[in-house]
Amino acid sequence: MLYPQMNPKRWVVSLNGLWDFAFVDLEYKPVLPLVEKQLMGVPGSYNDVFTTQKAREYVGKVCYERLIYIPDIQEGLQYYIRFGAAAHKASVYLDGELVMTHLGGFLPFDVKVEHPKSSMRLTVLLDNRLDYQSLPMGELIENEGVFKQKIYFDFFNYSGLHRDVWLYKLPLKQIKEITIKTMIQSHEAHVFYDVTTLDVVESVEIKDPKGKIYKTQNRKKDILKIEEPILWDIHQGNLYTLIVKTQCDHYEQTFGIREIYVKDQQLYLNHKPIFLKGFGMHEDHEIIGKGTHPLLHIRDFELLKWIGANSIRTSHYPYDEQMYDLADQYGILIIDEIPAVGLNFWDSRTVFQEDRVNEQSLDIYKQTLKALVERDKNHPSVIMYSLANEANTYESGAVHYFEEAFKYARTLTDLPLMIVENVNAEINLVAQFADVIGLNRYHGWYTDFSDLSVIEKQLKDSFTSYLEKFHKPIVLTEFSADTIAGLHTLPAQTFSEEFQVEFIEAYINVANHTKGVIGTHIWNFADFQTKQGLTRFNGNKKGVFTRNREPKMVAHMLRIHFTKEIKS
Ligand code: BDP
Repeated sequence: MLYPQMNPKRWVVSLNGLWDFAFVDLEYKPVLPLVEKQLMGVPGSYNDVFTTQKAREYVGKVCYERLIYIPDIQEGLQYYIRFGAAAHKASVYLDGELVMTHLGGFLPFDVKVEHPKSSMRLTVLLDNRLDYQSLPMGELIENEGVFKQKIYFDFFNYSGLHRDVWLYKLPLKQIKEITIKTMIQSHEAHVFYDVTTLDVVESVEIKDPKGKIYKTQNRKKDILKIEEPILWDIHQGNLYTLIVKTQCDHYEQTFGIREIYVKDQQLYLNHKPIFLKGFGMHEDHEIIGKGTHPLLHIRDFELLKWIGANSIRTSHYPYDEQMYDLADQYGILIIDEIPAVGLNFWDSRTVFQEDRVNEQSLDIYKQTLKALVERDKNHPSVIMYSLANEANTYESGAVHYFEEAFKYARTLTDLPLMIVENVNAEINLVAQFADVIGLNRYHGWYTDFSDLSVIEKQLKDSFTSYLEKFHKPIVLTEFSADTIAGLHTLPAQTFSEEFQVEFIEAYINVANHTKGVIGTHIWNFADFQTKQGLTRFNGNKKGVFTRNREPKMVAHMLRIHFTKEIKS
């Protein structure tokens, strides 16, 4: 499923803008156009535009609707509608007829328009309820037809058509897939590519980052050798383009020449050991919620550049594709996370059991993983996949689930695989399957609150126990203290900017001097919205930047720290 592209043979039109919108009941069928309706912006979450709690925290179905027009329908072409992401279950109708359902709110899907007409009513019913089979996992409590949504993850359950919607047309014999892999051997790169099409390939060209056409031939699949390649590297977004021309189609796929692997408890990029410095992030902004906007993405990458970070984790779900394009260009490494979050009740109940997260859940997990890898496989920035965040990996049922998940992931990708853990090594039954272990630690915050003196010993113990039991490299994937921007205290008190500086420094000092630790990702890049809770003051405030992307004091400290050559 190639990203929609406008080029000499491909045409795409945006369906973003104002759509009709309504909250509807669960049985609603769009036989006729919406009558009771209002306007809603696409892309974006609908939650924060409303002024009532009921609308903001709505659980159930909503309807998005608009007319679409195809002026000159041509025989021999296929028409598609692409949704960048629709949270969480979408049913798509054309002129009142169901044409597609899709599960999962963080990955794109295409709807084929089987019988194109010059004018059609496009309706999307979106259901934001989460259950044991969905990713993220949630629990639904029903009381006389009224649903309560319980979630066990720490971000607001924003809902809506979050990403771009397009209408596009393709030739019948279209280029369906392009896969590119690169390897580096001293002064030469091997570029393997594979084009899936029924059409005759006229040419496959490689354009180098300086715009020079490098290689031309016409095979669907090949390994091309490039002497003295211009490598893709940290902060060096050197991109090549594979230009594929067939008789009826054309596609330009960017890629980077880079190689990534784990060896001897180290992470290597282009045969050099690297140390990850960066953040866990969220797709989260005021008003638009989890909606996408190119300018906001660019602001995030400008801040990453300013602070000197080299990597991010797409916690806790795949982000908009533009984020990966920008990471490719800015030379920022991505740990790409599947939305396997919330697999943890934070009480004594078991998650992985027959009537909860079961075989059916695992099937959905595998489908999601496949869609994720297919979407992101050609981005040089993607260096690793994270297969879960803080699941109950001490449960015996988790062993089967994750053994299967890792086994399946290895059939899809050669990249290193990570699991992000919060449990102690002694009880962890799953980290054995990963290549890299992510550790989330909050010593001095959720335990021994306010006591900075415990951090050094407790963090060292956490690292030692994981390193001794699993012998895998560790990324410290989460640590920080909630901090109210503008609150200053001396001595450093919890929630002040001073406390966050001391807290983060203490963690970094231990991580930087522990062999086997290959990176530190602070939680979080920016403050973000969560469900309401006693410990959440209008959201999670652990950000290094505010929700509006202005720096807290710690950002200036990190800027100095990140630009120092510590381990990379
Ligand atoms: C971890 C989660 C993350 C939370 C964070 C926190 O992985 O999603 O936001 O803690 O509590 O448990 O700030």
